[in-house]
Amino acid sequence: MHAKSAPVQWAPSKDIMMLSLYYSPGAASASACRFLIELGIEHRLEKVDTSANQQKSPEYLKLNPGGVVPTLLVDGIPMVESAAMLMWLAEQDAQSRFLPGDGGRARREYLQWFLLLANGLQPIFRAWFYPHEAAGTEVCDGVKSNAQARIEMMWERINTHLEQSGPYLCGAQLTAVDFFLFMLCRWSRNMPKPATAWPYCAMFVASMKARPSFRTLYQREGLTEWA
Ligand SMILES: N[C@@H](CCC(=O)N[C@@H](CS)C(=O)NCC(=O)O)C(=O)O
Repeated sequence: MHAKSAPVQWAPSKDIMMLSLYYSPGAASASACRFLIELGIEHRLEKVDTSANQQKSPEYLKLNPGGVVPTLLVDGIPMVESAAMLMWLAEQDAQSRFLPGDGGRARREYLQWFLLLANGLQPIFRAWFYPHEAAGTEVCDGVKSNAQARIEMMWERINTHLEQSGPYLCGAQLTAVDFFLFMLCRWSRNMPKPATAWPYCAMFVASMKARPSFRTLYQREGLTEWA
């Protein structure tokens, strides 16, 4: 007699996951927010009032012990780090539209740029926007001018790469990492020399702004600057 086979487990399909993004307008959440729009994945938005320091409230710290935005709740389970969210969301897309597909050179470059931007550029923006964190308020000016110089060096590097291998970071294909780069470009808008001072970065920004998801993001987050 054959053993009774186990009942087939019901596995929720990707498109009925419950996603909630905790965000603050224009913050590190903006890349995930826009990418969700671009992918057409249903989600809820939960606004975190950073001016009232809600990101440091005991309730929020349970979701994100670092006390920063964004947090993505996936079926109630928190995920932190915006770059990781983009990487994961790109994998959820049934058509893999924003993922270099072949596991070859383009995929290597994709991973390389994600890590370089998230490890190498985003933290310098942290120093620019929160200069007191490095060594107190006395040295803010020095921290900021150092951050500015290092950010500008990265724009130079990215500009050269886009000129030689663009128009996107992985060449002709627009991928998830471009949404992360776009967010960082936006953060430079009020700096003495924003990303758009470099011509290939400016072309990249213009083409990213031309996508409908840009307007939708602005509407949802109530953003106006740099439109
Ligand atoms: N690496 C993190 C950085 C998150 C981050 O620093 N978020 C900022 C806003 S862009 C924040 O929440 N700042 C408020 C605070 O630090 O209290 C990510 O990308 O998710």
